[in-house]
Order: sequence, then C-alpha cells, then structure tokens
Amino acid sequence: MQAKIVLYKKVADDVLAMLQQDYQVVQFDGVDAGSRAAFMAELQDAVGLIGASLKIDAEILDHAPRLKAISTISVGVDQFDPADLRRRGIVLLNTPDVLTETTADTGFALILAAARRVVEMAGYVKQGRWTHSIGEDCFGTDVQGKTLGIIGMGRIGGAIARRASLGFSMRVLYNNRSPDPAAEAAYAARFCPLGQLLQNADFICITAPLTPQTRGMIGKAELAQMRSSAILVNISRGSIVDEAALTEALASGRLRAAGLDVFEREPLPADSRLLSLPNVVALPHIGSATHETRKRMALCAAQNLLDALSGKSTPNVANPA
Ligand code: 8YV
Repeated sequence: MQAKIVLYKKVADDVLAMLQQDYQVVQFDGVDAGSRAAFMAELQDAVGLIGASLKIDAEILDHAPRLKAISTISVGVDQFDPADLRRRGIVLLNTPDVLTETTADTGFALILAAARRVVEMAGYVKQGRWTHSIGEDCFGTDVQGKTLGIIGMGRIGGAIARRASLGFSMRVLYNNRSPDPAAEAAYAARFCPLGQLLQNADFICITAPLTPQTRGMIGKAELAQMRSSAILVNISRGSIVDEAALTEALASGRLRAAGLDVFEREPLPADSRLLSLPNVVALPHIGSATHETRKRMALCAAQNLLDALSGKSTPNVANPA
C-alpha cells in the first residue's frame, strides 16, 4: 500500500505524475467550506501535503496525525505557523528563487503603471475620450532618476533594486531586518530607518514577508510620513498595510497613487472603495503568475516534498529546527 499525499491545488499532469510515482495522490482543486470536511478526512492517513492559498490551521493539522511534510507552492509562508509545525514534527518547504524575477517584474510593472497612469489612460482611449492632443490632465510622473524605498531587501527586494538602479538610474533606499552589503555594493542601495525611507522616497515598494513583526507596519502614521507626491507599491501581503488608512490617504490626495497586487482580503471585494479611486492600480495577486514561473514553482514544490519524505536534504526548508 503506497503512502498518501494530499494535493490541494491543481497542478500540471507531469507534476502530478512525479508525485504519483511512489505515492497515492488525493487531489483537491482548492478547498472551501464545502470540501473542508472531505479534505480533513483524507488527511487522516496522509504523510505529505502540497498546495497553496489555504490557511493550514490547527484544526486541519489535528486531523493529520501522520503528516511529515508540507510543501507550499509559494515563497510566502504566512498561511502556516512554522514553529507549531516544527513542534508537531512537520517540515515546511517553500519555493524561493524560482519566482524572484517574475515577481520583481510585477513590482516594476506596478511602479510604472502607477507613475504613468497606464490603466487610467488606457481607459481614457478605450472610452473614446481621446478627442484631442492630451494636456497636463493626462500627465504622469517620471520613474527614472527618482528615489525608490524598498521595504524588505530579500531576494525579490534585491531584484527590484537591480531593476531600479541599473535599469532606471534610481537612487535606492532600503529598510530590512539587517543591512545587505551585496545590494549596497551592486546597486548603491542605502540602508535607512523606516521613517527616513518613507520621508525621502518618491516610490515605496513593499517586499517584506508578512510576519507578526510586519503585520500593520504601514499604518496611518507611516502613511502620513510619506510625501504627498509618493507612490506606494505592495507586492507582498495586503496585511502589512492598514488598507482603510491607505484608502483614505489616496482618496484625500495625501498620497499620489498606489499599485497593489495584494490586499487584506483576497479576492478584493468588488465594492471595495479602492476600486473607485482613479489613482489605484489593483491586480489580482499575479506576482508570480506566469505560465513558466508557476510551472517551475509546482515542480520545485513537488521535488521538495519528495525529497523531504525520502529523507533527502533540501535547501527550501522554511521552518528549520
Ligand atoms: C502566490 C505568492 O500567492 O509565492 C507567494 O508567496 O504570493 C504568489 O506566488 C503563490 O504562488 C500561491 O499561488
């Protein structure tokens, strides 16, 4: 009898075949209130779990007494309690590196789209409002040569810094748990206390992971420190920002614009006030969402799980002892 893996996100056939070589695989194309009981029932004798976009809480784990490894098809691990998993003897694996460049591209797409009002101006043309040569009311703001403040100089933050410094001649400030000499040498990035970064940046890009320390770190006070001409971009997690305070700052003109790929609640409710603001570019969490990268992530996550279950070492352990 083959040991069991539960898969809770749809993956390509070749990725599924990798898992099925040595394991019985029970698949769920996402888990919701209607399938949660069946999902937990299947976990009773599962040794491995792989998927994404579901909070793996204590109730689920209490239904998985034989679980040895969880492999998330994501770099973010805020859907888990890594320390609790370690206490339960469950190793947590994630997919850093494979999505770094694609997610950084999304971040820079938002910087450019918000600065040059791309979505708003595309609507202007599509709505037939382009009836004469444009004037100042259609102008955006420059990106090249401006100052970018990066909150979280990890893999994705570093890739954003490279684009900014080498591609757009931007001055790069950053705030991080610790200084990053490599980024400072390669991109002339300068470490700043958060307040100094917020006060001096034309663009602020959030790439820090969501942790108990970063939850709510950009609140009303932090927004008030930003220049009124500043643009905030968030490609990490919505809960790092006080979304109500951000909405108020954008609506009142105390902040020029925002480019957001993540939100406190996802999907973002269609009646969210953010969607009524012309100075907001809102995307449906497409950070890593290209065919190529999502395939690489699924392959990486499957290999992570197989390695962990067979006792092989893997560099992608997100809850090391
Ligand atoms: C997606 C992400 O949420 O990797 C992450 O942490 O936020 C995104 O890549 C993830 O791929 C789940 O679909």
